[in-house]
Amino acid sequence: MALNTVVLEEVSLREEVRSLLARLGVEEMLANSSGSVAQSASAELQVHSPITGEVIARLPQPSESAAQEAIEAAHRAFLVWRNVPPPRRGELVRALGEELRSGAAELGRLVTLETGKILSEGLGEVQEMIDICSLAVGLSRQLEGRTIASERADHRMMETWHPLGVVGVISAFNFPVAVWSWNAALALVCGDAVVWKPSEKVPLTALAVQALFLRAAAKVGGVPEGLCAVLLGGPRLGELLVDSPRIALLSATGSTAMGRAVGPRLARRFARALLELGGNNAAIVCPSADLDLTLRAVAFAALGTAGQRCTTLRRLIVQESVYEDLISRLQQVYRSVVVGDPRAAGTLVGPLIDERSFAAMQAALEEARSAGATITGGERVPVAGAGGALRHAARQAGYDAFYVRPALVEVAAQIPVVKRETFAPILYVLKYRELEEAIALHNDVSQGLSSSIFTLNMREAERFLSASGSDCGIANVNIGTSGAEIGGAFGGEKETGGGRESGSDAWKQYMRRATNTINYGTRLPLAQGVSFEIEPAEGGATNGSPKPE
Ligand code: UN1
Repeated sequence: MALNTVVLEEVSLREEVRSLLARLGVEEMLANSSGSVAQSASAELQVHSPITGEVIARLPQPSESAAQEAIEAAHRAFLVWRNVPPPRRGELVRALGEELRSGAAELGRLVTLETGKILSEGLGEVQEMIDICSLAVGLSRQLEGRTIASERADHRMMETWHPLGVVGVISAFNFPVAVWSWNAALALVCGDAVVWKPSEKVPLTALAVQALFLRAAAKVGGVPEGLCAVLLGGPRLGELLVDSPRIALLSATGSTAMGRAVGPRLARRFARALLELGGNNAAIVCPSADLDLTLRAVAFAALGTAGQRCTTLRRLIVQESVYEDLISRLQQVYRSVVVGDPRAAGTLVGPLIDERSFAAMQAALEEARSAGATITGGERVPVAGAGGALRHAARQAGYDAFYVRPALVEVAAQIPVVKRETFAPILYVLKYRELEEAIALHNDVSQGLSSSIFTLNMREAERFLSASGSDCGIANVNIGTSGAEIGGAFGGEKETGGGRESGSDAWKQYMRRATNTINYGTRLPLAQGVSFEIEPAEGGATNGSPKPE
């Protein structure tokens, strides 16, 4: 396989997309009704595949009033759904999981065509959706509150968790469907409705998921119309979710810049915010590390999804005694890893999502180079082969495809570019002597999503996981920073936004908590021993507080 050119398959992406959408039930959904896809002919959304740059679909974008109506309909659906017993709500999510299982091959392929991630990762994303559905079905029979000791005789105190309202979901291009499912599967069993604004770069997978959801809803029956809606279009639709008093919780995944705009707006109206923002994930490699395992883990974490995961490994902090060995092996990997058509077996690195992403990568590399960094890779990889004709047609229309060789960048210190998240396959490498120094470097960035240490030394591993170790929401030992399972809470600290999605007790954010105190006695003792005696009325009633002796 040629390493320095990308050979594209000559298959019409447009045709394949059309057939996948038909198989996933999208055409039928759009033909029958809007299917909770807010749309009107107000503007057209062009969808490009990063594989060739060509336009693979054109969709109508909803007007503001159509979007507002979808939010209102979701609210009406919530008023019904909140009274459905949670295990029955779980049946809907079980059916959704089944639809995802039967459509996995098609949906996974569509993820690849729309985002450019390799097929195995496209399928992995759908598996992540299936997994969260399984978790949520179990959860639907385990939503639990605690009973708390009351200080008053003949009283019981407890917590009840109630449905919250309409949950807004804003998701990014890189995980076009899994992020919705982490939110929606939990929100649905928690009794909430969901309105989703996917990235305008990847609306087709969202449409497909909506079709699968509607199929699941039709199969289980009794699902109020409008319970899950999707708004396809630009940032204005996201703003509607942010500002709508109907949206009780907004879960937003994207850049820190987006979070900075969204967070204060939500705070202004006291809405709940679940923010999943930028990461600048690092791994520390210690002298005792198993270097074969480390190499594989670093390669997946740094190169997977072409460096476009929020969990992508961006900084590698290596102890000086193993530095030369590891870095020379990594350089070989960077020089030889197959960059190419994400549909082809053997490709590990597909295209970047678009030209902006390519430009941001080049600007970061330029900044590092002028600060004295040593760079392996980073250059654009030209496209050839039969599919080149398709790309040529796309270029005629003003669009292009952007394949790059991933970049390994050795830096002497954590210069400003290293502290920023550039959403591209750039791995900065730093050297350290003492573990304390490595941990200090590790934490000296404003983001706090995911982290790893590679060591066989128990003291080093435990130090890294301790209160004075990694300051991230995810801290791993001997595995990379990306590829988290859905069973754990997912999210990070500092400028990553503090939100937690997916497993563990993340479900609590999708519900409201009520503290209930029940008096099953005949007296009315007041908390904190407060005495508040009123004159006995006719019949001799008093407040019943225990009287001091
Ligand atoms: C993201 O990039 O927004 O841990 C999510 C991972 C995936 C999720 C990534 N399970 O890499």
